[in-house]
Amino acid sequence: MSRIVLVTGANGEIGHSLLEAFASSGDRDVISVDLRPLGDAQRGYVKWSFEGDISDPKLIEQLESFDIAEIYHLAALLSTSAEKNPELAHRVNVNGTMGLLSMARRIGQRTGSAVKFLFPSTIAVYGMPSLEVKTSAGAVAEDVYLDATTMYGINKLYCERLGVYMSERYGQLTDDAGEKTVDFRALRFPGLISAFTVPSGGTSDYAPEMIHAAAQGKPYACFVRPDARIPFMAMPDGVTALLNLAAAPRESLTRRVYNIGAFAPTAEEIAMKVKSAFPAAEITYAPHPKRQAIIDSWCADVDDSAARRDWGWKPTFDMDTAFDTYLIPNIAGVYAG
Ligand code: AKB
Repeated sequence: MSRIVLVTGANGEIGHSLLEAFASSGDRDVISVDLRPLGDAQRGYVKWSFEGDISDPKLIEQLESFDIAEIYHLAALLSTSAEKNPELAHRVNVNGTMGLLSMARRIGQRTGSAVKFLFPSTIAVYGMPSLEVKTSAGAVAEDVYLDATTMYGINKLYCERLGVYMSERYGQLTDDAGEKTVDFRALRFPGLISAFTVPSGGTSDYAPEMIHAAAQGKPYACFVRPDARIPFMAMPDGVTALLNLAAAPRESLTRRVYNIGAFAPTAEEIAMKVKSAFPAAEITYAPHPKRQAIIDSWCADVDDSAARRDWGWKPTFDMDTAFDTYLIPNIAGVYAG
């Protein structure tokens, strides 16, 4: 019998790629949840689809009747959207996650098997105190500089901790303590770049926006300085990382939250790469002070040695191969049609 998996935020960038990956492996029955209905292509990939707000208890009640084995909780307001509406972000990002974790726990109690809870966290959990410290720190490990400055980063950091609590310490002074009903596993994603979709609401969006604008022959004014540096990753590697972390044997995992990295260019290095693929690209810089401050607060790079050691994480794409073999060949096709 196929495993039942739940994907929230199924209509987002990661969601579309994940649904496609599940469809090609064919070993899972997928339940999707999103605010908006799935497109025709994605509808074919799922067995059940729900439209609604993940923080709505009535939706949770409906989902709870399924014997779900794995949850990929992708629904969230990203960093820029969350700064524009912090209360909504807190409700969706935090209450939505808590509702799903509690649901996972009840399903685990009912079925007698721990529900795997895959959670995309983010480099926004870091808060580098200054540009000097950011530069000198370089690639940072999981447990340092956790001084998130954005609503989104704070929400994600708290939810990482909620997930660990629900998995390891739930009700530590009650009889429930020590139950194994939730198996929470989180990845801290860098900025993701897809050849097929353009993100919205994030602060790392300047990289994909720059590439997609050039592919369409449109000028692009980058909203951060040329020297702004954060880690990025090609979308297929992000999806592979989620699937590989989900598949890793529990005993090999020494942590519940892992950094994953691939390449960490400055905005100017990205622009140079874009210009070598699209020589007519017009890229200028118009730093937005608040979005720049968010990028300055995120780390320059991540130390992902724990993920490499524990579950064999290794990105397929570095910066050159991401552009030369994934982004540029595919993006040209997206806009040619
Ligand atoms: C964002 O920019 O908010 C996200 C992220 C880095 O988590 N892409």
